[in-house]
Amino acid sequence: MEENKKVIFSGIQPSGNLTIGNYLGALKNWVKLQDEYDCYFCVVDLHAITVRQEPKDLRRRTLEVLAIYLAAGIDPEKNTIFIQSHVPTHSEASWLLTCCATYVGELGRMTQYKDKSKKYGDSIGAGLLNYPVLMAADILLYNADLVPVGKDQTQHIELTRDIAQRFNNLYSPTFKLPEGYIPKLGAKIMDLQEPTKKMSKSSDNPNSYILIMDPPEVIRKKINRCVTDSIGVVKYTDDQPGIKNLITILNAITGMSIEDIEKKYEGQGYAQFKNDVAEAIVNELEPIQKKVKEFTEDKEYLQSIYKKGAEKAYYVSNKMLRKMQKKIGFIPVSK
Ligand code: AQP
Repeated sequence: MEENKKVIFSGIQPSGNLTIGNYLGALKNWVKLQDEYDCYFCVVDLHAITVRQEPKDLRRRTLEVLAIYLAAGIDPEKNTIFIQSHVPTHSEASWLLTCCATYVGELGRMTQYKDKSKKYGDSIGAGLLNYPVLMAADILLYNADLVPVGKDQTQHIELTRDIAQRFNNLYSPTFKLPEGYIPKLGAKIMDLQEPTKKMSKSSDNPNSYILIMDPPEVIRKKINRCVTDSIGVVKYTDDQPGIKNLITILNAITGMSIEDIEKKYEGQGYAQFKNDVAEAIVNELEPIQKKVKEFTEDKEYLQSIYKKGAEKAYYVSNKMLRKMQKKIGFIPVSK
């Protein structure tokens, strides 16, 4: 019965074309969890506008992300799949949590904010500071038990727990405290050109990431050109971050253990290894790419899914929003 299942909430921003970091850190894991949990998977477009988005690109990417969810194997019959801006409770709950349960100091300490503020300097939008509160609202509105995300999001999950706890203490028990669910494989895929940095869809250098929609020849070229080292040994060690990253990718895609990968390429240098990593990525992504193309062409089908998803998400989240409003002291429109 759905009522007895634990709840999952997660989302991806349509802030760029999705990378294999988003795929291995989040999506691939969601597919494994969908039978066991009551899942809400959202295309978080309100998060994407924390940095400037070209309207036509945002529209295209929002639908593409939805199509990628479906193509990766998220079943619309089993899960609630929706677009965040279609469900206004998220923005409302975010404002309530901003005012009633969040401190500026803790937002300023978020690593992602610090990194992005370095990039954007003085012209950084206030949304980038506030974004983790919107993320807390996303999660808490559904009383989610688990939030499957990549490692980079653990700090935001911790903050969500702090915000929830503070609200519960100030008013009365309202929210469950959610747990992050970080995958064993692929929790942090690194930049192909600077392997000490996280792979990111908004990077300025296209050679630093592999997109889910990159054609096979581009994937092969990017893996071939990725930064490694001159040691020449396939070994999973921090001293060889480029090779370590490729081992992580191969391990996350094929499930082959790190020890077996090291053994298989012993004494062979990097050429065959890189070649096999590229082929593993191509084999994993090709069927997904084919389905994404089919889904993006069928706008009516996509609409039927996000419409149904938004109705269910609104129904569930609105109950929680009303509860929050009542506790804060707002007058309900009707009993
Ligand atoms: N490199 C990564 N390795 C593993 N997981 C990753 N995720 C992102 N990058 C990696 C996971 O993907 C999910 C969606 O992320 P997001 O779109 O909400 O934003 P993000 O974490 O900020 O991802 P990006 O790609 O770096 O986006 P931009 O460049 O727009 O900031 C999350 O579960 C995340 O952990």
